[in-house]
Amino acid sequence: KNNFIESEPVRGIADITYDMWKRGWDEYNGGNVSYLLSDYEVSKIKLDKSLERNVEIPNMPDNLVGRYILITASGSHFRTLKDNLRTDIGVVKITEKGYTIVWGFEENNKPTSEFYLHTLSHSSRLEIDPNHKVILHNHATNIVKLGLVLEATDKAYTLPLWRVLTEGVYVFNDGIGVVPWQLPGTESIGSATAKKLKTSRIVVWDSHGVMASGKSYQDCFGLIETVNKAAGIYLDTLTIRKTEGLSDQQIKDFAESLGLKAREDIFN
Ligand code: 2HA
Ligand code: ZN
Repeated sequence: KNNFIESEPVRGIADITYDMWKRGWDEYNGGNVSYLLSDYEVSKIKLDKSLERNVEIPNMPDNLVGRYILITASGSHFRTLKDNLRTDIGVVKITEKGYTIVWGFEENNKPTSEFYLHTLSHSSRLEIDPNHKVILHNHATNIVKLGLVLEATDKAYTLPLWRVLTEGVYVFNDGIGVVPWQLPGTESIGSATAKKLKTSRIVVWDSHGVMASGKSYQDCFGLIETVNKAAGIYLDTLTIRKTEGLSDQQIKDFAESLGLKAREDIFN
């Protein structure tokens, strides 16, 4: 397609935000999504200097300067985002001093309150994975519930979920990173998340929600879907189960049979 608004990244963000809302993972204004555009994808945007807006914020990562990011607007509602693309999403170009809005965010909107989460996380994943593209945050219900049951550590979250769903270790063999509760929307929670994303592609904010990183929207959705499903099985059987599920050895053997390694520090 020749028009940016009809291009894949925009169709994709419209679809994924609605799918997440339907799952109940993005109540009201909950959640935010961003996508690192390629040069080809940027070439579809009709750039108009007279509509650009510059915003100064400190500490933009060096490896993002000059890159363009498609990102959801602060206060956007995922139930209706797909019908309000020009106001509820936009494209920013990262600069040394902050960012320039180059498309969208009409009616004076601006990027999500979790802007640091997105910029710092993209920066961190790009260092590890050249195919990295998407950061997605939502309030997946079963994952939020875990905050009332588990200690806020990578090990406490990962091992029980590997035990209750065989394919768990296939989908998240690098484990779940857990960030203990912090104020949302801050540079601090963004950098704590970016650090965890160096070892795990999925990071939980205790009692708040979850972040996934990946090469596509579907990659991130699938990761969250799997962790959320395992969390549901774990929680629904808390009072009735007679076993913990798979043993350490069964988890390791299955990972190995797939040519993967179950993250070693998760085991006791
Ligand atoms: O976008 O989910 O963490 C609203 C939020 C903040
Ligand atoms: Zn949130």
